[in-house]
Amino acid sequence: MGGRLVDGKWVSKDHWESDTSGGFKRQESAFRGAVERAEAGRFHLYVSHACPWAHRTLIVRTLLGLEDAISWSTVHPLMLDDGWVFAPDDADYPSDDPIHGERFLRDLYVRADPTFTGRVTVPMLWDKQTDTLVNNESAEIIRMLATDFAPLGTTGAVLYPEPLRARIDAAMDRFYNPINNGVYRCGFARTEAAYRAAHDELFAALDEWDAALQGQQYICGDALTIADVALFTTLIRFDPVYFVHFKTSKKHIYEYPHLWAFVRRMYALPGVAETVHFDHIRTHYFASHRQLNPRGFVPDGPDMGALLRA
Ligand SMILES: N[C@@H](CCC(=O)N[C@@H](CS)C(=O)NCC(=O)O)C(=O)O
Repeated sequence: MGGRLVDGKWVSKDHWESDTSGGFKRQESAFRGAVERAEAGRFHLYVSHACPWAHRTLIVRTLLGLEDAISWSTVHPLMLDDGWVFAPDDADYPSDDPIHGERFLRDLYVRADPTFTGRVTVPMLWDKQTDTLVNNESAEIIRMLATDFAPLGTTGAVLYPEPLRARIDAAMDRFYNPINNGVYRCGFARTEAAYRAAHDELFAALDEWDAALQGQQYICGDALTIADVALFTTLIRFDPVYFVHFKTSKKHIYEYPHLWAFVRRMYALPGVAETVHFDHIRTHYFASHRQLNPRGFVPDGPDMGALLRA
């Protein structure tokens, strides 16, 4: 479900683009600006707690101790005909736009570009001073947080250290298509062949990273970096949602000893568990993608709390 803006006007439609062989095609993020100057109190993150890309930005904010420097707000987990919405009066998921009081996330895209054409996605890094959308690509936002914004943080964490940058970038590039985007390629494939290809690539990559994590704590060795965050937000959604909803069902992540140890290690980092909202995650996917789950009910799944604490 959802829709997109065309010349600043909302077109509501099930609109998952595919290529000629039925494979899922993700659009490029449109806003790719940089911050002129990272200042405390000036920037805001619009996220969905459901979304793995947006979740990356909240975790990096937490690990850097940027809580006082950067504000954030979440949309409502259901993404139906109006795309992402704010629902201040919703009993289960109260959510609002604290800057403009808009009802729809798309209203903010139109504020930033009145003739915008494209999908309306989270995360968004918003500049309250110039009142515009700076960047809506998580891979760039987390790099900005870990470089431009890091000096404003309270923890002193170095998540994108210069000597490791090439390695971090290479790792993130390597797992993006088979894993982060790969779960969507399984779920949104329109042909069985496209699904099978995505599924095989996904599990080959999971096997590979499980082996890589055998002798090391993190993706790039013993240092925690943004690459770990980028992988974690997909893995934490895998067993409760993707396994069933996107049919990524060859294996659970908890069946991979080293990947599962990695997920638990990340989850145990100070502040990270508080950024994980399984209620938003499960409600969003199962109840929003009616093309995959027409009745919209949320199936039962593994008890993630018990698994993570075990
Ligand atoms: N490449 C983007 C992807 C962002 C993205 O696709 N977010 C999803 C939520 S998980 C979204 O907002 N989708 C709405 C839509 O496509 O209409 C990033 O990493 O930030």
